[in-house]
Amino acid sequence: MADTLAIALDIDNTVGTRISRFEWRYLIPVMLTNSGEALLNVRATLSTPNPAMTIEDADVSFGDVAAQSSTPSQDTVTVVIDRRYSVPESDYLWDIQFDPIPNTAPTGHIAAIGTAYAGVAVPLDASGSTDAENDPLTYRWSVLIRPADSIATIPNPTAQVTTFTPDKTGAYRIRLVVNDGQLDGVPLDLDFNAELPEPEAIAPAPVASEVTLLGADTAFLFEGDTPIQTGVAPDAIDEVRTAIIRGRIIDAAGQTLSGARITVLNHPEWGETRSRLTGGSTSPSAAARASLSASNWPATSRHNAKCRLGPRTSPLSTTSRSCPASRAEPPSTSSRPPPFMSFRANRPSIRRAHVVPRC
Ligand SMILES: [Ca+2]
Ligand SMILES: [Ca+2]
Repeated sequence: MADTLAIALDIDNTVGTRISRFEWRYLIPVMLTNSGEALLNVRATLSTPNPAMTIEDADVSFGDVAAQSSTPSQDTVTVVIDRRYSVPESDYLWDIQFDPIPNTAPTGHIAAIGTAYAGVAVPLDASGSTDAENDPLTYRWSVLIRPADSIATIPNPTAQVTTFTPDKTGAYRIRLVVNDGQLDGVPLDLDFNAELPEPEAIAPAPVASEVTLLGADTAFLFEGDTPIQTGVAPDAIDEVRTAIIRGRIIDAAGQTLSGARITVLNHPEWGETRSRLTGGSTSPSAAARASLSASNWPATSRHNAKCRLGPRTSPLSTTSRSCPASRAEPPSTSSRPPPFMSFRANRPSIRRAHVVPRC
């Protein structure tokens, strides 16, 4: 710091008084040049090795000093000089002191995220974090809350920008603590609920010029770390007899229902799936008869829920349930809603409804 500070005598504003035949008393203001950062409560004390100068008032103050500035002293030093001898300015030695600038803790910031999906990376961006002193910041990310069966971790927990991929659906809490080298900021929490992903979000990219079976192409729906269809028994789904049912779960008011449990009737080996935020569901099966279990729906909508099953995404190739071409649904377009088949469970006692998609 000392190399950024210099004090010069303000000769023009110095007042001198002759006090004896050879001695003069001088009240000398000085100018402080600061080529560094801002400083608080700067003061200086004068000393000298020259016996021709007697220091009567060695102290001078500057108050707070701005960065890159020249600041006049608020008072003077008082010296008595025997003018028979030379006293060059280099014989004025200054001890400069100032108070340390108090440090304030940094303020962490986490950029907002959109809807989180299991198996899809969530961006963790702390680049909006700030520090009043512009101290360089370090970052600590940690997972505070996760589903009981989750083992997902943050691959780079000290990066300013990183990602976290929830491995299970459910509630998560990610904590960020920023540090400026001295102090931690107030911890920030990012709470989100990882939903079942839309199949499009986790589907493997097709390989050009490679011909594959539908079953192999859609196995990601029930395999891997974040299957959309869970509990599928090994070898329960024959890849050459695979069909995909897509649908949307809505209540009587037309609002989508998420979390509705969907199974295939009398086929526990095909596991289950849940409707997503959009109410959509996707389930591969080897037959086209499905059932809806309403046990997870809100009581108010349980008996009035409406199931809409969309068109199959492929023919039931080798099954006996292949539909005649003349009855096939036309492809959906963006301007026309998909030709969903609708049914309504009106009987209050109905808990399970059998649905046979219309071809
Ligand atoms: Ca003084
Ligand atoms: Ca700071």
